[in-house]
Amino acid sequence: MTACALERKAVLFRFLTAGESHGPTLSAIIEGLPANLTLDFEAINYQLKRRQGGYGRGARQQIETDTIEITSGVRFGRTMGGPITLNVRNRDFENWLDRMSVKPIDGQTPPITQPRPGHADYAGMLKYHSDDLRPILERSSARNTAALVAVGAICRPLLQLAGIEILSHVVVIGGVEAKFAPPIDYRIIASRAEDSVVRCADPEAEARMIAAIDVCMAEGTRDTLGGVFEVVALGCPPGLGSFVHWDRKLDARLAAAMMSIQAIKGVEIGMGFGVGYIPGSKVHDALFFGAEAGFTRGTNNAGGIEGGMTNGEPIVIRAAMKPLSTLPVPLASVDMQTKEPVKAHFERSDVCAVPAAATIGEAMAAIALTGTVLEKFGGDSVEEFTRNLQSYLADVAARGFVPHN
Ligand code: EPS
Repeated sequence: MTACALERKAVLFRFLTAGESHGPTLSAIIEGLPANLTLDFEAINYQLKRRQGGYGRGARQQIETDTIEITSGVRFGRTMGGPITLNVRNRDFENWLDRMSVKPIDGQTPPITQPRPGHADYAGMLKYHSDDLRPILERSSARNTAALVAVGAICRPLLQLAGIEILSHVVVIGGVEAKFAPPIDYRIIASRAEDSVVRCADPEAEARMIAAIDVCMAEGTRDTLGGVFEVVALGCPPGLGSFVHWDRKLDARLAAAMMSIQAIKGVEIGMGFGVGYIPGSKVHDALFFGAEAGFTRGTNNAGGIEGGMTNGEPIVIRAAMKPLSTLPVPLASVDMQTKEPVKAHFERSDVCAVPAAATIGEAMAAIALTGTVLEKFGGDSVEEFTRNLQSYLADVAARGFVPHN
């Protein structure tokens, strides 16, 4: 078999996104979803709406009402097995024709030459040989996560067939940390978070997070805030992912998926960096067996993944988001043309986007899990996928696995 054929065999599920923040649309082409998967357009648009929300978002969200348009791969609401093309229109595009027209125009706006420290601007201008940071800013913008959320939302029904549910909540904003008393019930936490403007399930922390964002919105103390969110995947059967190669380890894929989100600087799975501070006897989750309960654990410090594979416990991922680098009171920068000291570029931005990032984290987890689930169960149709899944579930059940989350 040629290397090329091998590579083709390995890629069962893949997608590309395209689009600029103020261009005509954000788009994606998804390949590898089985035929006959029913898509719920309202549910997809609901995910897009969740991403647009959260306290601390800027004026842009009042302009946009993100909704999906599908132009290939779907017939009568069901996938056909071919590539799915989706678009999310940027309503703001019509206000940016002078700066983002696809066709050449007369009287172009002057270039922006003051890179924002922390954003893609400086390295991007050097890398892409651009004297204007507009082209860099546009594609690197977190606006592009709308396409990722749409892809994740299209994947969710397949994960639901496998019994997998993905939730999220915010645990830190601007140094204010949510506290949870055990036992932890992720569904309760996520449902409380859904009703919170900062996606935080702890009401006391929620109030302080809102207050911290208010400070950063106020004249005289304007700034941006980062934080930490948690994404949880419930119902994963054991054995998704593999230990046999670095690129088949599910924790590696989930970490990469989270790190690919704009502004994410750290990812932890389960106890994460905490494992460096206590002995192994307190880190690892002892295994028990009961006739009815099957295999059980008293703890989930592994965050649902051992040896790069799901172990049947909830997958628990935390991601740290840096404060947005488009600062309302800009930092010192250097004009890329004149090399003179200047203030960094600022046109408009969010104060805090951690609640939105949590929903994007859900989408990225859905995407990573979809790839892994399709590798495990395959199938060109939902019918074939489901048969393969049921056969595997019957096998692990016969060997003592009982799902309990
Ligand atoms: C972003 C800058 C802001 C954010 C944007 C990400 O855009 P604008 O300059 O149009 O106000 O609002 O995020 C979104 C538009 C979005 O939908 O998430 C950036 O520079 O990364």
